[in-house]
Amino acid sequence: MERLFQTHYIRNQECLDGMWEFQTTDSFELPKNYQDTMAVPSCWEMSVRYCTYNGCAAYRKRVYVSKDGNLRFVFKGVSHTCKVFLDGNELGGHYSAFSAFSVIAPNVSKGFHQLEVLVDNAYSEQSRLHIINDYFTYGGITRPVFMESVPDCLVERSEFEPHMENGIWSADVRVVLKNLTETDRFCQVTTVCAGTEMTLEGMVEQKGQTMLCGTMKFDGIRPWNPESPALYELKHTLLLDGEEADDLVDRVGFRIIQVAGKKLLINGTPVFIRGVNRHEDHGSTGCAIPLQVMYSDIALIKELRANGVRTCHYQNDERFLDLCDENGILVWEESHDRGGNVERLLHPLFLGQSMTSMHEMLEYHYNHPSIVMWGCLNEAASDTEEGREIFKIHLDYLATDKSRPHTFASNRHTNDICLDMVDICSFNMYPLWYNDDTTEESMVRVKNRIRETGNDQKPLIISEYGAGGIYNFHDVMRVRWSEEYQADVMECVTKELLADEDVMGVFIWQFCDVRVKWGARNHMSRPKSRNNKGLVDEYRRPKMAYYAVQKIFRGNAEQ
Ligand code: ADA
Repeated sequence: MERLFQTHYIRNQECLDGMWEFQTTDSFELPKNYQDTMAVPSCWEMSVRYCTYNGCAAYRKRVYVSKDGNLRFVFKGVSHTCKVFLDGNELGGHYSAFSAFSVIAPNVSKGFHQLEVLVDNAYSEQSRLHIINDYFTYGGITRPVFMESVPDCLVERSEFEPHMENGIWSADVRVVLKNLTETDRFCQVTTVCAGTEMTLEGMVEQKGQTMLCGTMKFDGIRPWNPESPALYELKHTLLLDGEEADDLVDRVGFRIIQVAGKKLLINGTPVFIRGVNRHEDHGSTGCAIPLQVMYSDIALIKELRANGVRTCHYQNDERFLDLCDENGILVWEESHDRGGNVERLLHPLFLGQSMTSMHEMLEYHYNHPSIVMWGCLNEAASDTEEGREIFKIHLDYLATDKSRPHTFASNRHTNDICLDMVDICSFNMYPLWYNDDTTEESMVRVKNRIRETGNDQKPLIISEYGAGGIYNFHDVMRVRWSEEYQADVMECVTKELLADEDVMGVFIWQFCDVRVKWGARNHMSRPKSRNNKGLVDEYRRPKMAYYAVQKIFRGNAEQ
C-alpha cells in the first residue's frame, strides 16, 4: 500500500515490492550480471552480507505491461542517490532518501520489460544532505515502489486548504495536472469531497504542468482536531475528451492552524504539544520500517500520552503521516538536513539539494491535517550573516504555505539572528546532560535572546531536550548512561518545561535509540554506535525514562 487508503480507482497501480535481483557495483553503472537478490523495500545493511557496505549497487526486476501506453514508476524512498532505467534506457533519477519521486516511461509496449535501479549511499562532496551524521544513512530501495499505467495527461498532485468563516467551512482546492505529450490538451477535473462536487477545466501545455484552482463550500463537516481527527476522502477525476481517464484520491481534515500571541490554535482552541522526536530507524529493519512497526510506534507514542511528533530531520514515510492523521497526532514535519555549518550551507550543491527536498515535502505532504507546522535546517548556522541568507530562502519558501506556521530548531541560544523570520521560536537544549546547566539556566539564555531580538511575543517550543540511557544498564549511584539517570533528567526537565508558561510545546529527544554514522569523532559519546537518548531502545523496549515521562504527560493531558 502506498498510503493507508486506496489512492486510485481509475489509474491502474501495481506494487512492485518483493525480491529483486541485486548486485553491488564498483561504479555508478548498470552491471552485466546480477548474482544476488534483495528485498524491496529494505536496507541492504540489515543483510549480514552487506552490513558494512557503503557504495553503489543495482536492482533489477522483470515487469509485465498488460497494454501499450505510458508507465509511471513511483519510488517512495531510495537511499540516497539513484537512477532508474527501463530496458537499459535512463528514465530519471533522484537525490535524498526521504522524499518520494516518480519517473515516466512513455509509449511502452505490451509485454515483459526490465526495470533497473542504480543506488549509491556513499558519502561524498556530491551529497550535501546525506553526510556523516548523528543518524545512519542506510543503502537501498528503502520504501515501497509502484508501477502505474497513465494516460497522456494525469493528476500529479493537489492542495486542499480549508477555511472557516461565519461557521461555514470552505476550501481552496488546487489540482496540478501533467501533460506528457507534445501538444496542449484541454482537461477537466471533477473534485468530490464531503458530498460537495466541483469541476475545473483548462488547457495543460505540452510537456508541462498546470494548476487548476477553485473553491468549494461544505456543510455538515466534522472538524479535525487531536481529540476527534475526522478525515474525508478527496477525489479528483480527470476527463479527457469527456471520458474519465485518470484520478487521484487523497484524504483531508478540516482544521485551521493559527498562531495567536504565544499560543498555537487548532480551530481556535490553544494546544500544548507534548511531543517526541522520532527518527525512522529500527534495530531489525534500519530505516525501512514496515507499517506494523509504524503502527506500534504510534501506539507507544499515544500510551506515553504524547500528542506530537517531530520528524527529525527529514520528511517521513507517508504511511506514518497517515497514521498521525488518523490518530490526531500533531506533526512538525522537517525537510532533510541536520547541522549545517556555514561551510556546508554555502557549498555549491547544498541550496539546490535542500530546496528540492523542501519542495518535495511541501508539495506532496500538503494535505496531511496532522502536519501543523513546517521546519527546516536543524541546528544550522543561524548565527551568521551568510547563514541568514540561506535561512531566508528556506523560510520564505515555507511562508508561502499560509495555512501553517513555520519554524526551525536553533542551538544558537545567545546569538541567533534568524528568529525574526519564523512564526514560532524553537530551541534545542540539553540541561543536565552535555553539561551541568540546569533547565532554568538554559531557559534564561534562550528567553534573553528571544527578548533581545524582539521575538518574545511568538510561541516558544523546546524542540529537543534529553539524556542518554543504555537499555537495561541500572546503577544504584544513578550515574550518567544508567536508565536511572536518564529517568531523573527526563522527570526533572519535563516537569520544569511543562510548568513554564512561556513554553507552548516540547519535543523530547528522542522517541527511540538510533544507529549513528559518526566516526571516531563521536564514538566516545555514542556507545553501541547509537544515539542512546531514546525513551525506548532500538527494538522499542521502554526504558525507565518512558514511564517517568508518561506520568508527567498524563498529568498534563488531564489538566
Ligand atoms: C542535536 C541534534 C540531534 C541530536 C542531538 C543529540 O540537538 O539536533 O540530531 O544529535 O543533538 O543527541 O545530541
